[in-house]
Amino acid sequence: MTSDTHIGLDTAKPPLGAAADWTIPQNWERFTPVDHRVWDLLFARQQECLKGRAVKQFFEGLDLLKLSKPGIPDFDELNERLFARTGWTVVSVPGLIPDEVFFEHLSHRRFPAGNFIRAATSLDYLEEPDVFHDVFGHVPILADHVAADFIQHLGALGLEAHANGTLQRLARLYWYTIEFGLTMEAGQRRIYGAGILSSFGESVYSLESDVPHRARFDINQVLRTRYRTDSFQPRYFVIDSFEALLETVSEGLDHLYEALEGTEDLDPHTADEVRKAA
Ligand code: HBI
Ligand code: FE
Repeated sequence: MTSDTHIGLDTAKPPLGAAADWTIPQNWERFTPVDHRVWDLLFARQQECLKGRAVKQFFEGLDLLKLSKPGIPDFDELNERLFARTGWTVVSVPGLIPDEVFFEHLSHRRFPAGNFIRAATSLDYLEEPDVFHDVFGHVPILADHVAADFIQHLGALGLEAHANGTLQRLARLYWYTIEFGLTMEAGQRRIYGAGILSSFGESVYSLESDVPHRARFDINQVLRTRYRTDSFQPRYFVIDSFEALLETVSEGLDHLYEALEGTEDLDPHTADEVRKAA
């Protein structure tokens, strides 16, 4: 059954030790040599695997932010470079945070990043976004001015959607771009979504497998298409560029939400309408 799964923690309270906005100190010195080794292993594997697969702004961001330095990045050091570049900072959180809190951070150019890293025994599976998914997957493109503007705008749109009950649609836009987006680059498909960039298996599958559909990005289709959180994506949407993507949301989405009122959701496997359970 394909269904959207929101985090839906809205009623939860911040855990002990976390601030009202769910941020906690990173305490970077707390990480063990094994934690740093896991980061280095994942980093080396993805850096190799993403050659010829990731969008160029990803590699530019790795360089600009000096993320190839061994070990888990110390957010204080990382933020000096990132803030100077696009005004973004990374804030440390204990795991998934409520939708509204998450989008509130994005709308103020703060990216919430896990303050833990997966175990060496499960390099390829994790329940919640860890520091490798968030910092290796999401942060490099925050150094690109256009992508940085888009993600902040998505934060503002997320807050609006949360207030007017259209968050399920906005979450799809987030999912099919920032998490699992593909883009064209010099006539070739390239990866820019963090969920793919941080995943060895999906980096190959998303571009080379003949299983998934790869549709040209169309904002109405995206807002209608459900997504899976428990498997590689059955469908990817391919943008022409970050500029084109930013353009699609520059007028806000309210007019699109209205036009989509009453339309059925689409199944990501078939793009067919999902008949609501009778
Ligand atoms: N919390 N830490 C964290 N990371 C996320 O990516 C995240 C979240 N909470 C809500 C959320 N994402 C969703 O709203 C989006 O994936 C749509
Ligand atoms: Fe993510």
